[in-house]
This record gives sequence, structure tokens and C-alpha cells, in this order.
Amino acid sequence: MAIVMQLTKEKIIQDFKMQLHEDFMIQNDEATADERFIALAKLVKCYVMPDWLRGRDEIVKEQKKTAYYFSIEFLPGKMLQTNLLNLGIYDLVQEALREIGVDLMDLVDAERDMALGNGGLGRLASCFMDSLPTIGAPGFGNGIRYKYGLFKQKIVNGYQVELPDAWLSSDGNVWETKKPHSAVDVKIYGNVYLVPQESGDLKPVYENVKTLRAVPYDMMQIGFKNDVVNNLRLWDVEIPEKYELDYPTLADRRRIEDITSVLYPDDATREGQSLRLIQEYFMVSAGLQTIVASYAKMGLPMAKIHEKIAVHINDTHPAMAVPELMRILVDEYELDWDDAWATTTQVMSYTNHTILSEALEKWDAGLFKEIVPRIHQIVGEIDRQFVKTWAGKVDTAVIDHTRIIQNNQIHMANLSIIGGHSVNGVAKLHTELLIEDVLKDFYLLYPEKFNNKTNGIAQRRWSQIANPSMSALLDKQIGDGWRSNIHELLKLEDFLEDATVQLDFYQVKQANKQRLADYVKKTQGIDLPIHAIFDVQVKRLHAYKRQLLNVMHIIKLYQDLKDNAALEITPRVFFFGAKAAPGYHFAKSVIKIINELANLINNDARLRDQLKVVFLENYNVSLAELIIPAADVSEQISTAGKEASGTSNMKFMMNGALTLATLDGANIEIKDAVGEDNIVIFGMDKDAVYAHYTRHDYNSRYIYETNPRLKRVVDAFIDGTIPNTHYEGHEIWDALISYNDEYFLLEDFEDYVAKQAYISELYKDKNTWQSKAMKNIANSGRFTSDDTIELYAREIWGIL
Ligand code: Z2T
Repeated sequence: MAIVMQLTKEKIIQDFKMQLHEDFMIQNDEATADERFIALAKLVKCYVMPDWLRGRDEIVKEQKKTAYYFSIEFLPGKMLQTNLLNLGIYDLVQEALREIGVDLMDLVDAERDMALGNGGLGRLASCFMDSLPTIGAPGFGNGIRYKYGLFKQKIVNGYQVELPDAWLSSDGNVWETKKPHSAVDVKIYGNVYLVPQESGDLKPVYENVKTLRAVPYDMMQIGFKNDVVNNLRLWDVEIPEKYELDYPTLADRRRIEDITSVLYPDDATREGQSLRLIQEYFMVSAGLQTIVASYAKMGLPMAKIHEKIAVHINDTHPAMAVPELMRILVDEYELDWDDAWATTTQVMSYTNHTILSEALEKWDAGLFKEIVPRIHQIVGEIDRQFVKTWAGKVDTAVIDHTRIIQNNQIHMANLSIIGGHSVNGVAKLHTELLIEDVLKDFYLLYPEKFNNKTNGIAQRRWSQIANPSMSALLDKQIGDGWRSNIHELLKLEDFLEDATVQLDFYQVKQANKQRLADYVKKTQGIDLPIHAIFDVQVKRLHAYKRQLLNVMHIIKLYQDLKDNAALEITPRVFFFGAKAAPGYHFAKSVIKIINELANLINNDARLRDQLKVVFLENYNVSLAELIIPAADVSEQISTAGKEASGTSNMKFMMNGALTLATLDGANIEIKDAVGEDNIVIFGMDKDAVYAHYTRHDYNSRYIYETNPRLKRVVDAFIDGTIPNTHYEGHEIWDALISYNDEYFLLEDFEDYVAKQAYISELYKDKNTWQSKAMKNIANSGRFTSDDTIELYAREIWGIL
């Protein structure tokens, strides 16, 4: 039985004080918040350790089939609250600390965000890490322990400045355990020759390779109140003592350390750096060697490894798992190619996260050959076999489009699809687009591999932890069963028309808005009216996400107010939070524009506080936990067809924001869940967008020239309306007019403005508004990642 079951307040206080003595040789009253956080975290680790070890032993003993989720990104944020909550000791610990004069929230604040991810993809991986143990599934994470996570964003003179995120303290991360015992060697570079053996087989012989040592750091992943603890294994690189002579100079050593030094800060575009290729192979090879070795210990036949092991390729970054498993099986365990291939394809499965063509990962075959020569050979062989298998059976054009090596480039998505048994998209529309468009040739070859798994969110973090006031109200209204069974939120359906309950939810929202307003006042000195609509767009800065459309609407409101000093509008505060990839020039210009527009508007007294714009610096998971509960309006306004799913849309919904959305990604499924009266939809749908592609008939300049109101908004980018943005304004104007507005902002503008006006009217009736907000909360349970991951576990991995 779990230790936590026997905990009392007194015991926690005693253990906590002891931990402070042991780690820092201090008393509680002299300790800083940092020291107290570390002591508490270590204590939690001690409490969990027996369950963690038992879980590992059970898998070995019972030979349970296990899934390994390979991902180049994980974005957990802070872990203290989640761990306490999942252990079922949150309240007890909070009370114990209070008794000795300590506020748990000060300890929570002291934890650094772990941000080894860019955005949605990494955050999804972390939601899955929470959900896997929660549903009792043996599913482990495998990734890289970057020394620097996603850059820290500062805004200086309205521009984004990137600073390194040195998240690890000198003692590392409290939640992790270094396991030198389980280190493995990874080989890169060199030459490989295939030498014929007496048996007639070819054996690879390596020359001049560089050997790296991969050292794992394990982090416990605690299930919600079920004593299940899984593992997230992150690999760090070291120089193996045995091969020290291969790295004689300091510069040589630094080059090795660089391998796990930084996360590539690129969201959905590629940076063709060889270091990135090494990162990918390093993680995949270390992970798979370990997994195969643990399977080998079971004494079962290698050709049946798929019966005990599933490996998931989270986007294409870990796609070398396919040839690496082939290498291990063929070279090290001497399986026949065909047997190895049969089991490999049953082990592997792949999730696609975008259809943007610039994000489809391709590698120059020459670079590939230089860095991973044996993997290059194996990929060549997989490609040859693929072509041989389909030759004469389908159109040559189909083979040309689907083979792995094309024009001396290695197509990682093609490798992932050919090398696995499952390909999934992350929302219904996204999967449809994969099948009908982006991957239609693959669908012809392998229809049975395709399936949809709509994304989900770890609801505990996005409700109980992020929104305690709403949680308390829910307890009062529908009982606390929703905390363990999120589908019980549906009980709220009974109160949608209850004016008292509506008012209660209104008050909770206002309190959360005040919490955010206090933060903005403290960090930026701006006073915000909380009776205003809090309208929020937080996500990576990308042209297709259309932060600019939001900006254009703000400009329009500004012009209306300037035109008519007596005009009364429903007051609004527009919030933006967004990081731009450091090399993404256009995105950075949009950040500058937002900041200068904010300055202009916030300092214009004649607007009488009816309009405010706030750019929140350094948007990250912890800030999301503060912002999302305070939102009245959730902006999900990507060009239809472009946003694979979105996941913040689900978090906003769960916190009672109304979604203003295009019919894109999971927005469509949110609409299906709440009904069209409880979401605000605008703009072109995917078919309208695609019609433009086929007809080549989009003409943004025509729209601009024939709509004076819109023309005036677009011209505000270049006519000096927004100070200090001469350069950026012209760049944006050109993108919209000279380059024909790739993401159809102009076409969607009028409908967007109209629906925003509708929202302004709607908000005046607090009761109706809150009723719609409650409808959203009530139906948000269907987006729990517990259910999403259960579908992965059953339908793709076969581990439940
Ligand atoms: C990313 O966060 C996403 C897709 C990517 O494609 C890369 C990154 Cl870093 C390579 C996002 C999608 O844009 C978003 O729609 C989706 O909800 C999220 O992944 C999780 O699937």
C-alpha cells in the first residue's frame, strides 16, 4: 500500500523539517522559498519511490506489454501541484505547511518551469505522461534532457529578445534521478563496410566512429490517486571514459556537450542543422537499445518483440526509430531482414501534427550518410524494398511520391508511415485532410494504417490546479465527483438556466480576471478594468494562426473610437501571449506591431478605458495557468485547414470562455460538443479555402480596393497610425496586399468583425453569457487526455 495513505499532518511536518535539516542544515523559519520547495519535492519523491520501484518490477515480472512514447519535446511546466494532487495529499500538505507558517503557493512559485518543448506538441506529450499512469497503462516517455529549454522571451522596445532558459540548477532538477547504471553507448560518424561472412551474410564493420555515452535521467509520472507511477526517461550525453582519447581538446568535448544543450526553438518549421540530426539519433538509439535489452531479458524470441513492446513516434523527429530497431535486430540479434521488418512495423506507430509543407521533415542524404552511415544504408534498403514491393501494383507516380528517398533527400514522414502500422492525425478534420490530401497516396497503399486520435488535455492541471475558485464552485453545485471523473461536469447542464448559479460563475470569472489584472499591474504597471471583456489569444506566433487578424479588428475598434469620441462600446482588454521562432522574421514583426499598438492605445486617455491591449511577456505553461481561467473569449482564428488540432482551445472551454473560432482543428469538435449557439464561428471553412487553391482566384488587392473600411484598417499599418513601426508595417502591408494574403485575413475580416460585434452585444447580458460559459464547462470533459490516451493504448499500442 502506498506510503501516502498513512500520512498525517504531524508526520509531514516532521518529515519536512528533517528534509530541510538534511539538505540545507537549516530550520524551517530560516529557509527560503527555494529551499522549502526543494525539501518538499524531495519528500514527495521519497513517498513515491516504493510505488515507482514496484511499478517497474511488476512490468518485468508480469511481462506486460509496454508502450514507449518517443518525443523530442516534453513541456510539463511545474510539477509540484500535479504531483501532490495526483498523490491525493494536496490539501493535507497545504494544511501541514500552513501550521508551520508556510504558504504552499510560495513553494509552487519557487519551482522553475520545465520547458523542453515549443508549444502544443510538447505540451500534448506531457498531458499524455499525466494520463498514462492515471488510466493505469504501462506507457513511458523517452526524450532528451536539454540543458536549456525554450528561450525566455523579453520584450525590449517592443521587440522580442531571446535569452537562454537555464532551468537546471547546479544540482539538476529535483524530480529526476540520474541513472549512470543504465547508461548506453551511441555511435555516430565513421564508415561502415559490409563484409561477407562464411555464412554468406554481410556483417557491418565500423571504422572511425565516435562513441557517445547516453546517461538517463528518470522522472516519476504519478497517476491520479491510483498508486501507479510511470517513468519519463530523458537522456543526457557524456564522454565515455573508455573513448576519452577520441575527444582530446576542450573544443572536442564542447561539441559533444552541445548535443543535449538546447531545444530547437522552432515551432512547425525545420532548422536543417546537423546537430538536430544527432539529437534525434542519440535519443532514438539510446532509448531503443535499452528497450530491446530489457525485452531480451525476458527470454522471448526477438522476432516477436512487437508482442511486448510498442514504440510511438511523436511527429517525425524520432522516425529513425524504424531503421535503428532494424539495425539492432539485424546486426546485433542477427534476425533475417524480413523477420526484423515484420516485427518492426508492428512495433512502430506515428502521429502527424501538421500539414504545413514547410514543416515536413526532410534530410539531405549526404548529411545523413555522414552522421549515421549504417542507418543511411538501412534506410536505403527499406526504400529499395518498398519500391520493389509496389512496383507494377500501383502507378509509378504513386511510388515516386511515397518512397523515402527522393532527390537525394530522406523524407521522414514517409519513413514513419512505411515503417509502422499506424498513422494518426490529431483532430477529425486534420485526419480527413491527411487522407484526402497530404497523404492520399499513402492512403491508397495502406488504408488500414490511418486513424484519428483527437487531442486532449490533462484536465486536472487545467481545472483543479489552475482554477481553484471555479473548482470550489463546481464542488458546491454538482458535488466533487468531477474531480476524479471529469464527465460528471455534465451535471452542470441542469443549472444552465439558473440565474443564481450563473451569477456565481460570473463572480468566479471576475475573481480570476482580478488575479490576472493584478499580475499585469505588477509586471507592466497597466491598470485593467475587469468589467471589460477579457479577450485572449495565446499560442506560438505564426502567420497561419492569424494574430494579425485579431490586430486588424483592434485597429478597427480604435478607429471607431477615434472617429466618434462619444462612442460607447463594450469595454475590451485584448491579451496576447506568443513566442516567435528566433529566425521567423515576419512573426517578430507582428510582435513589434502588437506592442506598439498596445502602447498607443493604453496611453490614449480619450478612449476612456474602453480598449486596452496587453502583450504578456514569456508565455509559458505557468502563465497559461494564470491567463486561461481569466478569459471571457478564446481566440482560435487560424485559417481553416491549417491548425491540426489546437489544445488551448480545450483548456479555455473547460474554464468557461466562449470560443471565437474558425471551423478548424478541434474547434469543430468543440462546436459539436456545445452546439452552435454556444460557440461563435466565423469565416471560411476548409472547403472555401480549398476552393481558392483549386481555382487560383483569391485576390486580396481587389478586396482591399473595394472595401473602404477594410482598406483603412490595412493602411493603418503604413500611414503612421502605429508609431515606430515603419519597417514592420510595410512588411505586413506587403504580405497582405502585394503578396496576396496567403492566409486569407482580408476575406475573413468582415465576418470576424461582425462576430466580434455580436460578442460585444452578448456580453451585456451577463446571464445569457454565463449560461453559455457553463454549457462549455459542462461539455469539456470529452477533451480529457485520459480518454485520448486510452484510445492510443487500446487501438494503436494494444497495452490495455
Ligand atoms: C507543434 O506544437 C505542433 C505541430 C508541429 O508540427 C510542431 C509543433 Cl512544435 C510539426 C502543434 C499543432 O500546430 C497543433 O495544432 C496541435 O494541437 C499540437 O501540435 C498537438 O498536436
